[in-house]
Amino acid sequence: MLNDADRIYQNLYGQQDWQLSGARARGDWNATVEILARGRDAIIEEVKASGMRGRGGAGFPTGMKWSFMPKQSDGRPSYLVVNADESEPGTCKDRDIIRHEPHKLIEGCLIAGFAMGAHTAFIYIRGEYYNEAARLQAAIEEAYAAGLLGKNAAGSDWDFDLVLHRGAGAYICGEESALLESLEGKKGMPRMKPPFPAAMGLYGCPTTVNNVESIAGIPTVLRRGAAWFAALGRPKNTGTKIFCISGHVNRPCNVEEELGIPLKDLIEKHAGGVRGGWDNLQAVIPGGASMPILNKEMCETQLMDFDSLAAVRSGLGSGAIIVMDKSADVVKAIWRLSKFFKHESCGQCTPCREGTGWMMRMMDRIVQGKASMADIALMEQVTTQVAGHTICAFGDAAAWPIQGLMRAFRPLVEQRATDYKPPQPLAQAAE
Ligand code: L3W
Ligand code: SF4
Repeated sequence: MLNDADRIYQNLYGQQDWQLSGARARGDWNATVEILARGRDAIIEEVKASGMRGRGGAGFPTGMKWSFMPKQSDGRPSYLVVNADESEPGTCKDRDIIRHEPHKLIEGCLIAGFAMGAHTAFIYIRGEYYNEAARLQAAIEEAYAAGLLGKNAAGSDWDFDLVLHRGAGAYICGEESALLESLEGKKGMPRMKPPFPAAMGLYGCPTTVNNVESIAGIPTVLRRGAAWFAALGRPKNTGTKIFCISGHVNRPCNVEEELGIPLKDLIEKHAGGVRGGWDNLQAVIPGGASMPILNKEMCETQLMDFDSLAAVRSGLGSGAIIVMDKSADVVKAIWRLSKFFKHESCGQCTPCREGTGWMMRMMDRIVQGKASMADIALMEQVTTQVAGHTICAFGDAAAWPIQGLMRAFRPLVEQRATDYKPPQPLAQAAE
């Protein structure tokens, strides 16, 4: 298990003061000006050397992403945008960083913004995080009042403004280009990529979009050094990560652990074990709603990092672990996700707009026991027509849970689809 001293988040559970005084006592804003004095290139090289991969879902190398930003301005301003639109079902880590460690995020914005030549950063926070937005705004105002933001931020000679923007409740605005559209005041619909945001992002200017957890971890990485971070976790999957463990466990929690920790350890040692014991485990969704479900056998030895989960055709995603014991109806759970994805599709590309409806309706028939084997085959074919054929990763995210269900629970789906006996109404059962 991770040593307390190696935790980036010393106040994840909010037992200490979240305000500037408490944050400073934990080491935040300590010698920020010295970090900035290392210069843009040195900061980016250090982040690259740490091996940090984005904590929002895709796991793209953070330092490499920053290096895509132009070194010299062509007259356009550069922007940093922080994705705090945390909407992936099961995910609630950015929420707790904002609640209890907001200054880590604010200091991270200054350092990251400086490293990519941005004088302005926007934090786009999901609309439902009303209280969190109020807290973050209060922390931003504290930072301005202390001279840590604004002109000559933190005494660095770098002017830096930080603007908090509230979303309006659309899951797709967590996709980076839809987020940028929304921030510009338009409908949150993803853009074609390329061009990637580093070439043409917010208002057509060079932009980097990073997740809250990626940016909030940066000051600690730079203070403690790339080698410290790289020594945690596994090769190419370095550092720590906040896992969100929910569902049929005795003690649902958020916990920061090393990447590569066994899934079983996370559940047993941190979440109090599966309800009814490990043998009562049926399935786990390991990385948020879009990541393919694992059956118990797959969970026995599974390591929790990007590459280990990709190797079993699932993914770490946002690090949200949803545990289901034997009382759960896994087929119905995936049907419910198909309904979610149908609802949240922005509708601009045909395979996703039509395919999510098809997938949901076919899952509906399976759940009701009104499907044939041919229907199951057709549904699987539809998932392949959606995944990889859409403007943004949402199409994949909608297809993967169904594909994962078929890989991990095919006999159950086939039995359920054709031979389901719905619970009888009470009156009939009594006859
Ligand atoms: C420049 C290139 N930049 C890639 C950048 C790109 C983006 C990042 C990752 O999907 C995943 C998805 C969900 N030049 C570049 C480049 N970039 N190639 O790198 O890009 P990409 O396309 O791999 O992924 P994405 O579209 O950002 C996100 C999964 O995350 N997910 C997410 C949900 C989590 C939340 C949440 O609540 N926190 O929304 C869940 O599992 O399925 O696979 O910045 O520009 N050649
Ligand atoms: Fe919109 Fe879906 Fe197409 Fe993404 S894949 S752009 S969410 S319709």
